[in-house]
Amino acid sequence: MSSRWLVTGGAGFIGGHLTRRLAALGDAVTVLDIRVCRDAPAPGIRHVRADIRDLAALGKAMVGVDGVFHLAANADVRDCIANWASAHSTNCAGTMNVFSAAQAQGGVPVVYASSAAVYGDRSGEVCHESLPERPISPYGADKVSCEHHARAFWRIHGLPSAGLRLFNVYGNGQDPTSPYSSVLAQFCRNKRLDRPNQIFGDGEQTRDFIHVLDVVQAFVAAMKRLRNIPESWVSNVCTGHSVSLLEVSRIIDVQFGGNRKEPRFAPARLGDIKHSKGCTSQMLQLLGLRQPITLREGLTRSLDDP
Ligand code: UD2
Repeated sequence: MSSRWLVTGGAGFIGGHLTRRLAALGDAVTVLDIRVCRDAPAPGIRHVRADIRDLAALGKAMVGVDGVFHLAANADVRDCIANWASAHSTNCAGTMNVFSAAQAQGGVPVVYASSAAVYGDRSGEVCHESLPERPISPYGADKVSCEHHARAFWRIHGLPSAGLRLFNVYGNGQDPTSPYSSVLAQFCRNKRLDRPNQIFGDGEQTRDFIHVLDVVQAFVAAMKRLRNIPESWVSNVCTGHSVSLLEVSRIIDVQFGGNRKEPRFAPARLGDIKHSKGCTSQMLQLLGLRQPITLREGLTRSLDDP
């Protein structure tokens, strides 16, 4: 029997991939987003244009659903610094609204996007879920807070939830011109347009790049698990490998050929993490996922996208 889901942030990059996957599985999806959806209308997908800070709209969109995928957020770290209070109200209070509305619906399970940002700067350390959180940005601090509230909702109301600590997500369909878009989307675009990459800082910073198809699989698997075993937990969604930006730039040059352009350097961004690498053991165990797509394979898929 098909299921009914609410996807907050379903008009975005990751939420859009997830929505299309759920609809392809034959399920009915309501997307709640403040943005207009760029996708053409598709069977099984309904759009509600609303803000997650609007509890009444959330409650209405959630009627009759079997579960909620919560991805709506202000994920632009710099914008969260510039507009601290407003970002906090979206990222933290908005998430509390999602939990409250899910609770009011009889405690439907919530799988929500957390972030590697909860770990902060962990040079030389592989980030395992057991490490204490040490966020260095308001965005990371809000994600830590969401995780704590999720646990409290579970303890007090028995609301099942899973927080997925997403590392650096990339893949087809990421708008390279958006302030949210990843360094990989920008570097791939530069390659296509034969333009030099801009590197903020020395380029030695490292990231654990995870393909969006693996992320979608993690969301679906987390929901399946929550419906079988209601509890509250968090898990990394990462590859367990990290690469520096200089290395990424080289990989793109070698893999796709063409003119090699020397990168341009600019000062490091505010709130930027130097090194980030996740441990995959909990993800493999809890979500039963296969080994993630490698960066080289994932890049081929990304660059093919117009
Ligand atoms: C990622 C997430 C962000 C948040 C954060 C948590 C993305 C797009 N953003 O931010 O939502 O979860 O992790 O820590 O996944 N850079 C360049 N040149 C460019 C673009 C970026 O040098 O043209 C640098 C940037 O300064 C950073 C690194 O590349 O050091 C990665 O940047 P990003 O924007 O892809 O992702 P990040 O890690 O800042």
